[in-house]
Amino acid sequence: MGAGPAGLMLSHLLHQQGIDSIVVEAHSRQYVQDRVRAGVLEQGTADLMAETGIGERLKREGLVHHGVMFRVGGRTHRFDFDELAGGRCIIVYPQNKVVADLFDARAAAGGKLITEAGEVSVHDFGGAESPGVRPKIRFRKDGETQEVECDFIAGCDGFHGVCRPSMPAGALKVYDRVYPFGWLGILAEVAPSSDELIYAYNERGFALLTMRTPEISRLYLQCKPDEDIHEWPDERIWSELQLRLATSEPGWKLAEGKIFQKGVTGMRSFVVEPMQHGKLFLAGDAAHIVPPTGAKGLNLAITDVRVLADGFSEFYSSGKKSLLDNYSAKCLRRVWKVQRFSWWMTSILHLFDTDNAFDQRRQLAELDYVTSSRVAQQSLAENYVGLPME
Ligand code: RFL
Ligand code: PHB
Repeated sequence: MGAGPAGLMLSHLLHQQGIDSIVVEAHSRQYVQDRVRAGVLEQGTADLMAETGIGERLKREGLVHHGVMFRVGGRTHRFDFDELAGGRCIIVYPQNKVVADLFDARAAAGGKLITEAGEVSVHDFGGAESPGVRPKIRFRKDGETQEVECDFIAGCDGFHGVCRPSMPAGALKVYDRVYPFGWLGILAEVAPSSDELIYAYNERGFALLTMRTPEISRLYLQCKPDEDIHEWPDERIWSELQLRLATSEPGWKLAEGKIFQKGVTGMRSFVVEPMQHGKLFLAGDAAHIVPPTGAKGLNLAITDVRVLADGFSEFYSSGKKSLLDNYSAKCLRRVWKVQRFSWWMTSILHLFDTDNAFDQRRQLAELDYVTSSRVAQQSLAENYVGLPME
């Protein structure tokens, strides 16, 4: 269920193991592919794409980064991954391209993909109470109600999908935190003003300079969670970015260009436990949301489906369910570590609407510590490039 990164990658991995799947997606391929979302892949995500035969364009067009920068009070600090993270790196490669590469691979392999499915619902995935009854996905397509019967359902239908809410009441425990700010994000036709990402902490609020290609910049500004984008004409966005990314270091300037996309995203941390009920497995944003500050959402979705694909592979090759039974526990261990990192990055880099002077000083001390202690820098780098699967 769902043709986002999680659903498509799962279907791709299963195909490689000779296991059949059908992807049921509520929107069109174009819609899914055009959504502006993630930009940063952990090395493990990029390696998986290469190892499974979908890394050609990534190799050509992906921008390999060996570090990221923090700019605090106008002073820039670089986290050098070669030195701090044993040479592991990140790759700037937009989610749009990941999704397009996966769609292409599934189509080339003759994969079954049903797009623009309406009124999607899931049934009979039950628990122990319904042995012998097979799970079903029902939807409307071309004016008719259709049904797919299957062995298992993978709920990869994102945060607003139907799989998680279809779990019986009481089956899931929800852990949730909503932040008192959002991000206003833009895409602009201008070469990025830095070769590497700059996370800026500023008394006016957080800002991030990132990129899509050598010609296209992506920038974000901390804003109100319900900020009205209409109150942000292009000039206001650029002048705010200039202030928040300013530095007195010689030779640096934020170049401006034509803004061709803008939007506001709310920020939350969210986890459900467990990530499975009966024959329905949740993966990616359907099971958890991280605030984007750590660049982890897509990467986490991919690691979930790696674990799930291994479980299905064991089941279909040997009939054993030990990996499937352990799916939720194995994923959640890593999910919570990534939640911690994403929350921590968010909490140190954003301006909180507090008049508690102690909290403000503590936050500055944290930034000072992480940019000056080698051990703290190593910890940030280890998490940023991606924790190991185990
Ligand atoms: P998706 O991508 O939401 O895909 C779910 C798919 O399911 C479909 N769907 C349904 N299909 C059938 N029936 C239904 N009832 C359905 N309801 C929904 C949807 O149409 C969709 O196609 O979830 P998935 O696959 O779990 O992937 C998760 C990632 O998309 C997400 O975590 C990332 O985009 C988060 N994220 C980032 N992640 C990173 O790893 N690195 C980054 O740099 C990064 N930056 C970001 C981000 C997310 C952002 N926004 C806008 C939320 C930056 C931003 C601004
Ligand atoms: C992005 O390139 O869109 C991006 C990069 C880093 C983040 C979030 C988003 O932390």
